[in-house]
This record gives sequence, C-alpha cells and structure tokens, in this order.
Amino acid sequence: MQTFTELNYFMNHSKIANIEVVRFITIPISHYCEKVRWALDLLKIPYIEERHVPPFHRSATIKHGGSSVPVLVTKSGNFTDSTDILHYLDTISSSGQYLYPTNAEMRQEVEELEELFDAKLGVDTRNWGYFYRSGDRKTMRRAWCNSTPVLERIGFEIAFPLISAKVRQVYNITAESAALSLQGIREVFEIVNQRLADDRPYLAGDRLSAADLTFAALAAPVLQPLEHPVLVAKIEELPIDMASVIRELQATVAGNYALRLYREQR
Ligand SMILES: N[C@@H](CCC(=O)N[C@@H](CS)C(=O)NCC(=O)O)C(=O)O
Repeated sequence: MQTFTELNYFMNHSKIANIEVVRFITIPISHYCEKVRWALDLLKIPYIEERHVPPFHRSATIKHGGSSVPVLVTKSGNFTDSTDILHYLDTISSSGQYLYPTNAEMRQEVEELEELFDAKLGVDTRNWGYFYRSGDRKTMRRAWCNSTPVLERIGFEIAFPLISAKVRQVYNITAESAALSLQGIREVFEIVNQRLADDRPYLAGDRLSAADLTFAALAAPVLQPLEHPVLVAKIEELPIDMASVIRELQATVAGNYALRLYREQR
C-alpha cells in the first residue's frame, strides 16, 4: 500500500503531469480487495487505500454506488466489483503490464477462470475461514482493524460480538456449510492442478494474467502465504483442523503455484 508520504513524493517528483490517484475502499482482510490491491501494485497505478471495519465500510461504499468492498473511486466513475475494477485498471495501465490478453480466445479463457475463482473459490475460502476465526476477537481485530479510522476501531471493540454473529448469519456459517465450502475449495484446486499438470508457466497464456492473481489472492485464506500484506497468522497459532487443511492444500500443485506467485510476483 502506498502511504501519503510516498504518494506526495511520487506526485512531487513524477514527470507525468496530472496523474490521477485513485481511491480504493477496502476491508483490510478482504481477499477480493487483495486481488485489486495486487493488480494496482502490479500495474503501478497510484492509489490511496481507505480501509474500513465491517459493517462501517457501508457508509463509504454506499456513497459511491456500492455495498460490498472493493470499491474504486476514479475520475472516470466508480467501480464496485473486483472484476470490473481489473478491467478498468487494464485500460489505464501505462506500465507495460496487462491483466487480460489481447488475443480474443486467450482473453476468454482468462475471464472464464477469473469468474470461476470469483464465484466459487472466493466465497468458499471466505466462509471456511470465517467458520474457524470469526468468533475470535484478537484475530478479527488484526484482520479487520489494521489502519482503519479510530472511531470504527472503537465500534469494533464495543460491538464485536454482534458484528461477529451478523457475519456468521449473513454468510450462513455453520459446521455443515464449512464442510461444503472445503469440498468446493478442493474442487477448484483440482481444476487448477489439472491445468498446471503440463508444466505450463501460467494458468492461461505466457504471462501473469487476471486469472493467476485472482486464484492466488482468493486462495490466500487457505494457503496463508508469508508475503501477503494483511494475513498475519502463523500456522502454528491456528486451530489444528484448520492448520492441517492449510498444510494439505499448500502441498498441492495449485497451492504451490499460488505460493510461488506470492513469493515471486507479489
Ligand atoms: N463479487 C464481489 C465480491 C465482493 C465481496 O464479497 N466482498 C465482501 C468482502 S470479502 C464484502 O464486502 N462483504 C461485506 C458486504 O457485502 O457488505 C467482487 O468481486 O468485488
């Protein structure tokens, strides 16, 4: 994340006149936000991240036509879905890096994979993670409160039991739903294992694309990559059942692949 100081330096020393600094509204731990954060960093697009504690993020997102995070606020309009944001970022990238191939067939492959990860993997990794962690105040303070407004952090301390119960209710977090989510995660990992079985360098095409970073970012809750900018748990601190699934998934071809992307490209 770029700080105000870094941004001021950038603005004062950049040779590019009138460069736009986009506003990026997030919940720190959200993996859909991490997907966009990674894209912004990769494409070297200047941004200010405005972090919020749930449910207080709604006061920021609703103002810009959204409800969930991430939301990207730009001079060209507001974007309220991570995939729409990535497409927009590709149109303003001047770094020489692009998230979507120009070749139509390859682009379709990338978009189909991204949609699978967004619609299935992201939902399942979040729900599985929340089953184990959403009731733990210390963990959720680290996950939700890092660099957020002080009033929201006070709100978290007062209302944590209510917020935590609401999250479990909204996402229908139960032992049964967690087991189904884990099954869904394994299914997507298997698809990625199969795809990488021929030793191809990336999920689609010959360079990092939206498909790769979406997979790695949305799989992060079940892989706990050390280079992740927000995840901070040590595997030894996690509940035994959770740690054992993480170790199992880290050892798969797909898990190895995402961890390598974090090590080498994040
Ligand atoms: N399809 C959306 C999913 C975003 C999403 O599910 N965001 C969650 C955080 S991981 C959220 O904001 N939940 C709180 C809410 O909906 O108010 C995207 O890709 O941007």
